[in-house]
Amino acid sequence: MLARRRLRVVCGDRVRWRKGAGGDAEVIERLARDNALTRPDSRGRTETLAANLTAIAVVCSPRPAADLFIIDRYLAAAEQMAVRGLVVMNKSDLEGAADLADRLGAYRPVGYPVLSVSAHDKSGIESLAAALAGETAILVGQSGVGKSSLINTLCPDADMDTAGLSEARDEGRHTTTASVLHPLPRHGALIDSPGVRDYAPGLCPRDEVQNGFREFRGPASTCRFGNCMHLQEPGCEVKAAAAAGTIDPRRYESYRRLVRLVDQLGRPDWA
Ligand SMILES: Nc1nc2c(ncn2[C@@H]2O[C@H](COP(=O)(O)OP(=O)(O)OP(=O)(O)O)[C@@H](O)[C@H]2O)c(=O)[nH]1
Ligand SMILES: [Mg+2]
Ligand SMILES: [Zn+2]
Repeated sequence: MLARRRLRVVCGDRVRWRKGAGGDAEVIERLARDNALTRPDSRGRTETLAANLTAIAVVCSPRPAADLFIIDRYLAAAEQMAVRGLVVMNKSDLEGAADLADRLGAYRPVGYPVLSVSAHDKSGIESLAAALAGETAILVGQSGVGKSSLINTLCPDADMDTAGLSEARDEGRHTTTASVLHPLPRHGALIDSPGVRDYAPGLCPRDEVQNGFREFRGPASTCRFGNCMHLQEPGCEVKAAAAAGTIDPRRYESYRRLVRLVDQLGRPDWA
């Protein structure tokens, strides 16, 4: 229960509370947040999904088909928030899993752990539990990839609803509608979040988009211009690295696409 209606709290928030009239906990105050993960809601307003995170686990699967741009956007959010990012491929029991695992391997040299798991046959679940132990991690990703199924597997007391994909479109059914936090058996917590269809975390100012791509940092330090956006500028070492393949050209393309998105949609969320 909230003492004041205007008090906005989300999963992971630390609060001050007292015992209310009926013996319920009544939240009096929300304490300062270390960080918060936001994304635009269906009406284009900024929605805060969770706060005080230490990790963002981006979940994908062979079915529904993985969208690596969504993964890049969530990993960029992890960089901006200075929390760990990891990539989890669920449904390793399905056809097409080996191909997807191959493509996701490109995240390893960038510095992100990539784990193949199956909530159904439980393969890889031990490694995932070890990777998440002690973290306050949110599971994000497209609807239907199996975030709630993984949480039910990892957190013995969780009992989240899950649902099959819609047959017509091979997409999730948006079963989870609000973020929910579950304690992890070995210390820490996991937050389930509602899946996304094609949009992802809130945008940042144009010149900060590059901070979300950690492999740009080295080459960017030797670009001719200190304020290089790595788009058309001469003497751009990031662009050169993408052309040479030392930066994954697909990731570079994600960066350009994200800058275009900020240019098109850039609302003054951060103003
Ligand atoms: N084959 C296979 N199917 C799985 C696996 N994990 C989950 N599923 C199925 O995928 C479907 C969607 O799972 P959910 O856990 O509801 O997916 P979600 O990511 O929570 O979806 P939203 O709440 O809509 O965002 C369900 O039918 C699950 O049984 C897996 O490892 N293998
Ligand atoms: Mg769910
Ligand atoms: Zn540059």
